[in-house]
Amino acid sequence: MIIRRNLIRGIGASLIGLSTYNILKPASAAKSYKIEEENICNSDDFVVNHEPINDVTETQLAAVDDVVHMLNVGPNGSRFRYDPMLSEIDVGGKILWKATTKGHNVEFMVAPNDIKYKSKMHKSAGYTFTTPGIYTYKCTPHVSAGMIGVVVVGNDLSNITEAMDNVAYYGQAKDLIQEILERFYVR
Ligand SMILES: [Cu+2]
Repeated sequence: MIIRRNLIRGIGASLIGLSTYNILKPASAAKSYKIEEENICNSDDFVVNHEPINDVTETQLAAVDDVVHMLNVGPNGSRFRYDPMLSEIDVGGKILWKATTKGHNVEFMVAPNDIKYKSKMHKSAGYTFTTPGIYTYKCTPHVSAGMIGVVVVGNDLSNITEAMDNVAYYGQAKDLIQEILERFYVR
């Protein structure tokens, strides 16, 4: 059973009229946020593999613009999280997803120009963002548990309507993506 999180402001009921919201531009690029979570995801039905991975060097970590850890247990005790869940980078910036533990990958859901990307399971992965816009991504096996992340590239929010809702979102993923985008970019 999944315990659904309470949205601070419930946007899930209706996305109609989103285009009339005032969109907040990101304050600056090359920074990242952590989303504070109050509730803990009860996902005992998922297999947790605690085997540690060390497949990137300190030099590789230092060469990227943001490092996102792929975690079995997130900062607030939730199962299966990226940390941080939101990254803001410049066009041309690179993110490295670090396979801190086995069992995870990165797969884009919404991206500008419908760009596709899917990394290998159990491996760290890097991606250079050359097209501005909002990207949402998931861990392929853990999307329903809310293992999702958002990247905003080049302060470009032009595809926020698509990024707020997508057929690939379900379970905790949908709530978390909408909460992240709404909290930081919509008012
Ligand atoms: Cu995962």
